[in-house]
Amino acid sequence: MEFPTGGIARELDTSRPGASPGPTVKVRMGEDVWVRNVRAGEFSRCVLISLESGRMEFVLPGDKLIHEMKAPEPKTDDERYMLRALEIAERGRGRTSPNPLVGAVIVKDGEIVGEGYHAYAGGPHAEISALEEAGPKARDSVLYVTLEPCNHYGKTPPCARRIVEERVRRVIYATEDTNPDVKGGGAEFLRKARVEVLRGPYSQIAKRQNESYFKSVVTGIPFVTLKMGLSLDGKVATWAGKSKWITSDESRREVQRMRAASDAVVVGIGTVLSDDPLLIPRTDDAPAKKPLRVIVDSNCRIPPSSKVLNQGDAPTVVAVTELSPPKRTREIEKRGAEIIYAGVGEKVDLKALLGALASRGVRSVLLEGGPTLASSFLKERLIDKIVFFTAPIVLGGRKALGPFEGEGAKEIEDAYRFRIDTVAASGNDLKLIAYYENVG
Ligand code: AOF
Ligand code: ZN
Repeated sequence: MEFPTGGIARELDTSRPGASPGPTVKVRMGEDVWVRNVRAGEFSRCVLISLESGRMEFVLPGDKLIHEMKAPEPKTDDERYMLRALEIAERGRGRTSPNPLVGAVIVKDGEIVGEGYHAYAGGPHAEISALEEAGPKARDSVLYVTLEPCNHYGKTPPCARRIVEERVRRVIYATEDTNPDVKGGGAEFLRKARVEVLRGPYSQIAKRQNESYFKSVVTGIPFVTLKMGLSLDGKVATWAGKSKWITSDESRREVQRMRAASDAVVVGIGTVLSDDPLLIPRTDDAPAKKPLRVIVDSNCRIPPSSKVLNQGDAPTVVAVTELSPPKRTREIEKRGAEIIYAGVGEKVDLKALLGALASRGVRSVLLEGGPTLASSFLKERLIDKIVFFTAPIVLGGRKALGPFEGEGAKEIEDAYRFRIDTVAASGNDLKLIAYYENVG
């Protein structure tokens, strides 16, 4: 990837095989940098630019990308092994929910003797897989695990107990397990059994890796990501309502990956009426569990012939209010979709809907619009994260819609505030990630 530059340029050639990984190049905002031949594979698809403390950072080999987050180049052995555990945990993305992603690495005499990750809900925990691989070598070893080992009998027996039995000398975990449904106290159990226990490094990255899990186990509400494709002037469609295709192929592929990693994909009835989407992830990788398709349709206006009701081999939920005509809801149920009654008013009660989805095991929701539904979610402060793909096209037009419809803020102070987390290149588009700033 090349960044053309005028003026002073710094050149970095990272293309030579075996070239030592370059450091992160820090430049002042506005300073031109020419980054040549970055080995894209290392960073999955893009050069990252983050705006931490007002500086831009181009990420070069040496730093790893774990779930969109830049992990600084490891400096110690502990960091190196924990980063490896975080990296292998990613293999379970889209398959473990409602359980978390977990990775484990066992090290004996400076050598990795076992690795494991949680591959699917109900399957063996990461620690157990790693211990099995290590066999007798687990004795006197150090176990690196991205989540505090469990101490409960769930679908599987407690990992903490097994770790003690295998006589592991030290356990280093990245972050604690805040799941109130499990007993907790894995670290304490290990300490009592005279296993050395340490927390960190990379706690922040471990939390981010399981952001949906951590939010939903604590609050009972799924983690909601709003995804939109925008033009440079912030429109999501032309004045005539055309939105295919604003963004580049690369961004559309990324959206498919986001769908595959989500437990549910949510759209408003307006989107179904105008686009008739299938809402199925189309990815090159082996098919993961297909997300639940959810249509927010207060009055149950969805045409029985819609693709989501007839195609795609994935469960579909239509969320309506109690006021919906029973004749229509029955018709939809006949097509095999589930009706969720959320609220008794004119509009679907979104919090109630999210609660109902949570009780069906949904931890992460990808909200794909349209602008009316997005503004309802925003108003209820239910959006945790925004991912915008901005294409370098200008649509113009007073009547062309933006990502949020509805009344909007009158005063600047009334704005909903987000924190910019990442700005990255995505094909010819800009990918922007922002988190809701829960102030006041
Ligand atoms: C996992 N995988 O690698 C670890 C987990 O229903 P169970 O028995 O599989 O238990 C799930 C809980 O176990 C999960 O919510 C989390 O609190 C804890 N740790 N879970 O699925 C793992 N280490
Ligand atoms: Zn466990």
